Amino acid sequence: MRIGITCHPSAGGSGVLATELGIALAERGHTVHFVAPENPFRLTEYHENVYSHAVSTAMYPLFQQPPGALALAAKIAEVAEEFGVDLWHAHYAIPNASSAILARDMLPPEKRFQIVTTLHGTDITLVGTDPSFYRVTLHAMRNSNAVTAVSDWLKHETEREFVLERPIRTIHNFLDMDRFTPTTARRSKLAEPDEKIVMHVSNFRPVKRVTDVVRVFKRILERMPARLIMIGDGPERLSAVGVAKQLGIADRIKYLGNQERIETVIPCADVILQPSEHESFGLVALEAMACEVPVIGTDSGGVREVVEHGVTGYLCEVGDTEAMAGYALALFNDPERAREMGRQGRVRALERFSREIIIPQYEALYRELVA
Ligand code: GMT
Repeated sequence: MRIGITCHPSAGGSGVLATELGIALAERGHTVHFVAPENPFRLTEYHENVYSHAVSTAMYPLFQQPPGALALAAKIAEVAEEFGVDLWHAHYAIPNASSAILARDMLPPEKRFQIVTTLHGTDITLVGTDPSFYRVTLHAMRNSNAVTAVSDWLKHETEREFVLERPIRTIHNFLDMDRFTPTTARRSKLAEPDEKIVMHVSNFRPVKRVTDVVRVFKRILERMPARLIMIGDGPERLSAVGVAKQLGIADRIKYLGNQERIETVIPCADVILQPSEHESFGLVALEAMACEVPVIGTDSGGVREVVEHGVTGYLCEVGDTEAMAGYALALFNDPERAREMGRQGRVRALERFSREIIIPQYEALYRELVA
């Protein structure tokens, strides 16, 4: 099949997932065309059957901002027509699904493609339900041929907020389990042997509650030597820096910024700490589980479908930094329990969220639509 994919190219779960999906589909013999404002950040090397087309947005003095969604639509239409694309997969409703719909409608009927839109979370919970974007999000879903969500929780949230004619299908996120493995080769570069490594990975948006990460870490530090490794970047990073200074623990924290090869860093952690307000899925939690690292997260959103409380990690009330620190300390004091939790995490990831399990679900959906 000839498949087009549009995603946000910057560091973020939806772009990562879209890129991994495209690579996996290409390995299974499909031809995949990425169209995005720039090369997706995890698409770093050559893959047979994968093509990447960057969108260029012309500026004109009348425009206050570059009309990115229109330029994206124009590029999708151009690529679809040139390469005879059968199906376009838009990741994140706005603007990606809207641009794909416009592109399809601009093409002559015999060149039109099917559209699958995958909802990733904030496109519904923060953007789509905002009154200024509600109608356009609804239009994007109604005018796609199929809509998928990355968790049952997100499916139900979306169906509660929007009246849709067709049900949304859940297709969970997945990982390349051969890439995310337990390997601690770089541990000594991050911490001293007697220090526990607490790690957080995100785009540092308010929903991630990064200052909670620092507060949990402070409680841990009161009991044992440890390091906090913060990966990613975003608007709340300075708040984390500020709170760490106030608490007098700034020198115990390393900020690594965005890491392209996250699979080399995550396995070095003793625990991954993701205290988000909500997560539609929590791809980082899955990455940690695949690397046999226990997860401490929040009992909200789709993370409950990923992390099994008490088995592959612990889920606490949002904001309960005391409970999170308590669970981390309990794991640090019982290494055998921590190891077993890590092992269970990888087993769960393999059984439910591997490429081999999830990709056929997308392929079946594509085949249904293209037939
Ligand atoms: O977390 C973000 O704000 C980024 C966002 C994205 O689109 O890149 O992440 C969402 O999609 C990921 C991939 O499906 C999910 O694993 C994240 O849970 C989800 N984030 C939220 O729901 C907050």
